[in-house]
Amino acid sequence: MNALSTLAVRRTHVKHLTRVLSTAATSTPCGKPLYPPVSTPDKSLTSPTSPVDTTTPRYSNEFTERVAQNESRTANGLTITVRTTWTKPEIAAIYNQPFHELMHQAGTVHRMFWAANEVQQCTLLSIKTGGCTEDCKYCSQSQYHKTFVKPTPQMKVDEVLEAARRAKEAGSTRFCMGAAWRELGKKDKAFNHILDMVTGVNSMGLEVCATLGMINSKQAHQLKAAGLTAYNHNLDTSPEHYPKVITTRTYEDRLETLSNVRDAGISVCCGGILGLGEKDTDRVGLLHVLATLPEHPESVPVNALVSVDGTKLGDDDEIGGVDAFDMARMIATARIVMPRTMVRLSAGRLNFSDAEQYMMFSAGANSIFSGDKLLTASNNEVDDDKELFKKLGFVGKPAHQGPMVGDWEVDGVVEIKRWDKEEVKVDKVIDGRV
Ligand code: SAM
Ligand code: DTB
Ligand code: SF4
Repeated sequence: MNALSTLAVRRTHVKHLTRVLSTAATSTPCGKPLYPPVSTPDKSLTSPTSPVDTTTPRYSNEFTERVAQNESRTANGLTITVRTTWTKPEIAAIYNQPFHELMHQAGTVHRMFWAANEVQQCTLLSIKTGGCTEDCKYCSQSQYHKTFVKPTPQMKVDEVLEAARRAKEAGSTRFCMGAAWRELGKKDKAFNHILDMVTGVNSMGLEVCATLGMINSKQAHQLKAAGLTAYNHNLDTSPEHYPKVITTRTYEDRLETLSNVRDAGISVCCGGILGLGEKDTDRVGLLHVLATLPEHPESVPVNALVSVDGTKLGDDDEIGGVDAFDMARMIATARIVMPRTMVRLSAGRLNFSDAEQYMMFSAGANSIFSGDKLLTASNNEVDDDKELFKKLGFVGKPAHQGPMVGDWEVDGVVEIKRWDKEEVKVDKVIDGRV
């Protein structure tokens, strides 16, 4: 059944749904507690100091430990299956729903898999800035653009480790090092220093991420051995729109690096940018590529274009801005089709009010970049983010903690029941209300 026919099914179950919502049980028909308990308000809504939930079993963030496919969970009458078989029309049907319905579904899925009061803070550091040989139309660091960025040589290992220490002190649990390179290539000396940085940051107990352009299989294995948690390599947009944004490397090049990363056992961090002049179909197209990779990325950053003077896109008056609803719609759809993924509200946050950011967290974003600088662009002040977390009752997410393990998985049993007690076979579970 595809998502469109699922929607039709949903409509025929409105009466049934009312019953589900009003009598929502806190236990399964066999007496086991449902997780999360659907009728208990999340503590984070009432307490700004709500502690991190340490009682619920979690997957580690090692992607090898959480790649099981076809896991289904149900809450509030909504069943979602983790799968990589999504079709584009299915994703489009989710994306194009009325906004309030999409948000409700995404918020429900979010709470099935994640502690809704936890938002990870991740700090970025540009360890080698500017002078990049790629022509990405949005980027301040491309040598094709005359921007405020002054190319600078690679940072020293000690400087980087000091920055990681400060990031940890400020509450970040993930540290991401970026280099303005097309590919790592034969930069052996620079790479050896980067391996030392990775080992040093890892030894601080932080998740370590790097984004160094294209890498081959050997380099990926070396990074893994040094202690790298994740590699960020964005597809940015749909395969169709991509050539309008970048011409110096192909979509396939990017997919190959992602495959090298995954095969080395490193978590994949891969997302995109809204505001590149793309259409809604391109946003759906990007999500379709991500959700049908051999495994869902562990992490999907959703960036809003930071428009930089001197870049092709920054100087293009035809390109429309991205609003908070665009961001929330993208985040919500990502949350639904990749429930176990960290969805990161990434660049461009400065342009959104606290209330708009809250809408994005409600859509299922559970990470932000923390620190007053991204790679080259400004970001929100740490103190402002602290205030925001306090206002919303959020706490920082600890390092190396994956999604919550549902109680059915603790027992190794996937149990799906219809609320009218009629059993549903796993292969008949649909992604919507049954
Ligand atoms: N050079 C490497 C690469 O491209 O993979 C790593 C660094 S690059 C700056 C990392 C990502 O940042 C890009 O893939 C892009 O998605 C994002 N990015 C760069 N400039 C941006 C901008 N002005 N606005 C939003 N996102 C941006
Ligand atoms: C990602 O998706 N966003 C980050 C991170 N991955 C490396 C980078 C954002 C860069 C924003 C523009 C700048 O600072 O130059
Ligand atoms: Fe270079 Fe990365 Fe910027 Fe593209 S996004 S120009 S590859 S630094």
